[in-house]
Amino acid sequence: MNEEQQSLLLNSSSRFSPPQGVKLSYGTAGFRADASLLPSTVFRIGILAALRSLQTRSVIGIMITASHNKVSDNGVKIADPNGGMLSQRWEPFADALANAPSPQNLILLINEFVEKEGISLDGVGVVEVLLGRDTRPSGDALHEAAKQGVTSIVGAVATDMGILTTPQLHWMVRARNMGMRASEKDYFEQLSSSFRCLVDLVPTEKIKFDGVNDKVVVDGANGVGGVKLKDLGRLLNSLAIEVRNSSEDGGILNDGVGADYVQKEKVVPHGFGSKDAWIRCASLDGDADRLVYFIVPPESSGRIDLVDGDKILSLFALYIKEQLNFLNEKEDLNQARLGVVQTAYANGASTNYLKQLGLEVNFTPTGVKYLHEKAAEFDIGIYFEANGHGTVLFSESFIEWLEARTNKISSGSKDSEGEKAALRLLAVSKLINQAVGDALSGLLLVEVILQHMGWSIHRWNELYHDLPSRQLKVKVADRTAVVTTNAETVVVSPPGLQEAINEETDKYPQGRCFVRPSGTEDVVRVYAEASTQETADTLANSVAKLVDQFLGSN
Ligand code: 16G
Ligand code: MG
Repeated sequence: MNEEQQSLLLNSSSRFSPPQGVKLSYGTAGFRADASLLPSTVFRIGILAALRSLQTRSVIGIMITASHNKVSDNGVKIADPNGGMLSQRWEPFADALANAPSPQNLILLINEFVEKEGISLDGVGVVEVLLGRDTRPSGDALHEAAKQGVTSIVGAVATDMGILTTPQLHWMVRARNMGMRASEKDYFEQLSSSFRCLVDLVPTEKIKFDGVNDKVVVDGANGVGGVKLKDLGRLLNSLAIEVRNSSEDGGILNDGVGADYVQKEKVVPHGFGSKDAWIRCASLDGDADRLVYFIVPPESSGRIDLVDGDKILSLFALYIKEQLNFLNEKEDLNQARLGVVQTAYANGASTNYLKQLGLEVNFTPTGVKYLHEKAAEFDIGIYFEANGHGTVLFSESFIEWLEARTNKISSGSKDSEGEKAALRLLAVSKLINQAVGDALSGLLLVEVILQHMGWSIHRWNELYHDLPSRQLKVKVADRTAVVTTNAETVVVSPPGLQEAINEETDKYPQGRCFVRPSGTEDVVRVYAEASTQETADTLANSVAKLVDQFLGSN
């Protein structure tokens, strides 16, 4: 690097010292920690984003959020040129940068890395990094740190996109790199117009309004999603959305609210109660990339019936499969490959249901990046984690095919079911976020599919019955001692642990159990499923004991 570049970096990085005695890791989905520990990390991620932008000659995104973590935490993650997660090849560099002890050390690392990656730091041309942040109070200061990082690479500029949901930022990065309009207004317009298009294609005999089913009530986790959903809702006249726990209500972010709380605790979030019995309710997480639905049974004393990511996936799969059947029925025009992707956390009943539909079910390790990558192998790939992260991906060639098919229609009639199916699938590809799972677009797709089917949330929830399950965490001396394979379903190390788990699991009808090291917390997680809640609990507890025996506690 030349002298100008070097002194720029030395100067700016001397203003952001890394915290002492803390080791930070990019983890499953970016850095997360108490916000006070993060300025230097976010600054350095600014540098990394600028380098990635130089290498790819594309727009890159930085999102400042800690999703469902408590309000005093924050975090940072990168959106790659296609709007997806940062290339996994760059993650070790992110770790090394974040933990470099001094500005000199940082420069050494950058020099080494740009040489290895063939990135030229000659300052020729301008590259751009888009910055987004959620509603956390620490967001402004961290935004400033990111900006300083980006602009300490000659030729890189940072554009403030303001307060956004994570999926909005990813959507914008993708749109910009595809030469499309990419403002927040464009995002809302694309979602609302494709939603309206799908509503117009709902079979007329299915349209019914019965008072209870017209409205969806959404828990916004006291985060950014609630406010954005209100903005989006104003553009939709065929759907009534009531938002509670929006960040304007004064409640605390993710405190007794939000998709993570609802899914893990299976209890009503703040602001919901017996008055909501039988109503269709949904919950977003703090940065609105997760969505779950729930039902409050009457006299439930706080418990809910959870309609989780697996059920959202099943609903999407059913609808899309129906459209593909319409397409193929008469004309045999297209043999699109439809695939679904789940993780080991998917309830066994959902997997059975999907297989009974005749679908190809694939498994990957936990974490959006793995599911997304697998789903991208299909013409239509639907992926969801049980916790509500997921989306539907369409291949470029299938979208082109649909466009050609629907162009033919616009010049002629659009009466046949095959033609309507092509229009619907094209609208779905525009509605559902192609960059990353997005609670807002997911919610609109669920809503229009329920209208299409003429279903209440109860009818949807009855697609199959979840097997009882239990999740536990075990504190161990070193969680990295647990090494797994087969999409985290089999432990290969420490030796003997898997055999012991198998022996235990075999004792329970419909028993299934796996353990894996968490990617976000210093624990080993245990998941167990069995035919009754009692046996699922017993299985989870016995396996937690095995983990403790094999790995020992601190
Ligand atoms: C992160 C992942 C999520 C995964 C969770 C697992 C993204 C955007 N988020 O939140 O997909 O389910 O980690 O956490 O990839 P765990 O490793 O602690 O169980
Ligand atoms: Mg999130």
